[in-house]
Amino acid sequence: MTQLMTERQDITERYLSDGVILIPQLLSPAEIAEIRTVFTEQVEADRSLGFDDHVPSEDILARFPRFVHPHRHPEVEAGRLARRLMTDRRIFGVVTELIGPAYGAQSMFYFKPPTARGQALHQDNLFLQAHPETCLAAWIAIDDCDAENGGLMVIPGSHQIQILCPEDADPDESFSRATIPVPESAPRVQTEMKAGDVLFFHGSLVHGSRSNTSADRFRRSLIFHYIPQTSVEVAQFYIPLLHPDGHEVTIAESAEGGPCGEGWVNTGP
Ligand SMILES: O=C(O)CCC(=O)C(=O)O
Repeated sequence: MTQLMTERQDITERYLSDGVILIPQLLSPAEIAEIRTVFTEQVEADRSLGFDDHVPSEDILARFPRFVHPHRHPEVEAGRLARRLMTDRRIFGVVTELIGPAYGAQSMFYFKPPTARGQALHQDNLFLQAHPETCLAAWIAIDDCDAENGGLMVIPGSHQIQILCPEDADPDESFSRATIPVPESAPRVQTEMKAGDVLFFHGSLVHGSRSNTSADRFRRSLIFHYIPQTSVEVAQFYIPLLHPDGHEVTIAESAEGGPCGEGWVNTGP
């Protein structure tokens, strides 16, 4: 993964050319342990924060659904923690360096237990529809992750291509139904991250993950998406946005439908 790591002073330049940068150990082992415990206890208690990805009941992801927008649930500890971390100064500091003043748009938590399928290659701004600029993801490793347990794969430089229109994904590898047609020749980089590392990537960067093939290693991740404060619109699903001082902000809704022609429907995150 060294090629995605960078000296702090180079991050903007690197982000512009690759669309992805890795900041090692942005969160401490104690913080990561707390996040891991709080979210795991939440999903073990009930699945009320789980997003319905329409997986069959026998699928391991039915027991460990991803959480979408946990920061909108202040009634539980996982919600309060997500909301606090979404505006954490260390994370927001990098976000601001990369895209200027920003709003939080989405929080997510993936458990990805052993045998769970991954998420096919995609570009995030297809879902967020932030305009005129794109969104930015902060993907926080909560466990050490690599190819074996389904760590993230990225295609550096792919943020410079336009949003591509989705096609059907391989249901044996991906719980999400759509993927995008990237030529096999495009160089995919398999990330290897330690718990506490954060990967920041551009909303048009092609990324995804394969199944967790390990026997006993969860691949948990806490993910935030941000959009520039200069955004004039974003898809309705992401409103209200979160200002770094903690108050909620509303901007115009972008039209559903996206860039892929008639019949294309934005089906969520
Ligand atoms: O963590 C994964 O496997 C996929 C996450 C993702 O694609 C995203 O954060 O947009």
